[in-house]
Amino acid sequence: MLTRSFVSSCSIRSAFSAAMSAMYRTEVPAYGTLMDIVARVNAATLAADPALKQRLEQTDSLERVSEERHGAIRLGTAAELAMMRRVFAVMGMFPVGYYDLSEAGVPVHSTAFRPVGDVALKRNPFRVFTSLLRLDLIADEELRAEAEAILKERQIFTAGAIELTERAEREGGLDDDDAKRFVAEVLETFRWHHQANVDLAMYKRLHDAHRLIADVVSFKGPHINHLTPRTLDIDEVQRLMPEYGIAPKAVVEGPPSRRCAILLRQTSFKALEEAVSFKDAGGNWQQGTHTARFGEIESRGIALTPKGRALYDKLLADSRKVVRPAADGSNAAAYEIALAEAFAPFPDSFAEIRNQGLGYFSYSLTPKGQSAIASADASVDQLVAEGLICFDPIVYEDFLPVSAAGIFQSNLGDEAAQEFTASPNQQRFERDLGAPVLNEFDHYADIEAQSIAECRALLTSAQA
Ligand code: OOG
Ligand code: NI
Repeated sequence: MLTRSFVSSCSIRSAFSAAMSAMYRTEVPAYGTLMDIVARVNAATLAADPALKQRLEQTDSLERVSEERHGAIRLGTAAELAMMRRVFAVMGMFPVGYYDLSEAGVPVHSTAFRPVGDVALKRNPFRVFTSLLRLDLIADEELRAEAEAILKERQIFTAGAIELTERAEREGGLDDDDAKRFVAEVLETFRWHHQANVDLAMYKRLHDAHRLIADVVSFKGPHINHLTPRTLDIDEVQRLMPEYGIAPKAVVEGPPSRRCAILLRQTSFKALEEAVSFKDAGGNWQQGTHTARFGEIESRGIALTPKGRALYDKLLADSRKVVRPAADGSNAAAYEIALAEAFAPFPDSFAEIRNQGLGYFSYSLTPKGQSAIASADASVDQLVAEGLICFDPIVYEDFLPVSAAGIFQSNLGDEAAQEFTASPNQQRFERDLGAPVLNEFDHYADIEAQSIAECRALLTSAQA
């Protein structure tokens, strides 16, 4: 009987994402400004496109269109990552994908904790891009040992968060009161700390090794470093940011603007320099600053199959052979042109994307199909050709390593660009996480296969 009173993991996730949004807007006022621009641009886009508005209404997503879709944190130790996995599981968020960012000069590897499955994603798609610092990539052994010792001392979770996570695991869920407490306790882990965990001299040493190391090691917890609402017109928000007094990063990451959106486009405003106090050995506070927190926007398109993804990766690499986006924005226009030209071979109609097996689709019966009977061995293509089933793109719910690196870099400053030898280590990451990460392609393929199976069941059961 107890289980009846459990709150669903989807509603805990929704409450958590709403609480994070409220906290972050208070902590980073520029983020509130970005949210206002997004709301304005989304409203204007919907007013100009009644068909889009109707589609969103039909899928129940109109009300939440401007809400946060993701955030990001950076963790310091394997133990933190493993506990974070358990905390996110209570909210129905599971590790999907492995991203190695060492290749892009950022000493972390990452996964995205996110809801899995169509129903949970529709309820609330909030994800957290979660990175683990790789001290093994730091050359200075003495500094590495010191950083490890500092990280070992900190506890990023409150006693309440740990206790409630254990309870949820033991009892299979949380009741309403516990769920509320859980959200409040877990929020503490993501809070900003004005006071550093280290003295100014140590901060500088960490910062000189890599700004990201300073960001992870110098603080009591893994402050949320950005949140990301969805925008219906990313180019327009990018264009408007300076008018509202916030500085956008140089270029929008990901594919160019197209009729049929693919994968993920994202951009951000540059991280702000914030005052931080550092306690010296004599117990006196010294003033300094730290630059880490920013705001981002995203716009998602169709999930690509491995074949489509390989084509995307190739075309992106081709464009970067022509122009590499400079951090100061000086070649942004040239980059946009090179990107658009490089992507010309990628078909820009969903029918062609489907024909070439580049994207994942969800199938459903057409009105004609609803009153029709089909043979069990008719192929999907036949059913489409006969007008019995139709297809809609499945939205990409994951991230892109080159884009993520671009987001990291634009917020770490130019001077932070460093070379590391590419050293993906998914096994090590999964050992630290305490579980394997899910494969993103399997997930989309499953949704597609399930939709086909449902269509077939309906089309053949009509025979009975
Ligand atoms: C994460 C950057 C990656 C994205 O949207 O690709 C990311 C970070 O800066 O910690 O959030
Ligand atoms: Ni992001």
